[in-house]
Amino acid sequence: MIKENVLLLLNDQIELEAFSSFQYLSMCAWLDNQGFPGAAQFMARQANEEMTHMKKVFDYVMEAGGRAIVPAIPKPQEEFDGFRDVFETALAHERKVTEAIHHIVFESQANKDFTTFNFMQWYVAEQLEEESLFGTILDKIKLLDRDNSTFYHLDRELATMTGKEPSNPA
Ligand code: OFO
Repeated sequence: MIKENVLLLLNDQIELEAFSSFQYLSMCAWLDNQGFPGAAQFMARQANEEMTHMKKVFDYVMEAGGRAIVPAIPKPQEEFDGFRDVFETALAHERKVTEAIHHIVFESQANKDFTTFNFMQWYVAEQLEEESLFGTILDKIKLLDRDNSTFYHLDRELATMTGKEPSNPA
């Protein structure tokens, strides 16, 4: 059975993962509108991934005997100062999510809720992967000129870029 304070944090995490999805969808819309369809596709995939993260916590709470709460989602940021700002905002957001996840891990251990502690290990690994992905993209952006036209090639690369290892061909 999930401890009450851990349950509150897990429900907060449901909201944060859903908000992440909305934030990336908002970035998708901005990028598409600014003429970066590849980066928009990338953000749309991130948005879908975040929804699966939300659902995974939701399902876990129900399976572990808790009450999962469907949250109201705050409005995500809609305007950005440029291509680079989008990815800096995304990386800063992922760092915030990592902190929230580490807090749940800490509290679940402190409360001897080892089932939740074990469940959260997947998120710890996932956050490392996502911070690394956005960090890699930002490194590439920093190498580029500030002139938006030089983002054309990166935009094309982002159309197929993911944080996952390619699966082995059958
Ligand atoms: Fe859900 O992994 Fe990012 O936020």
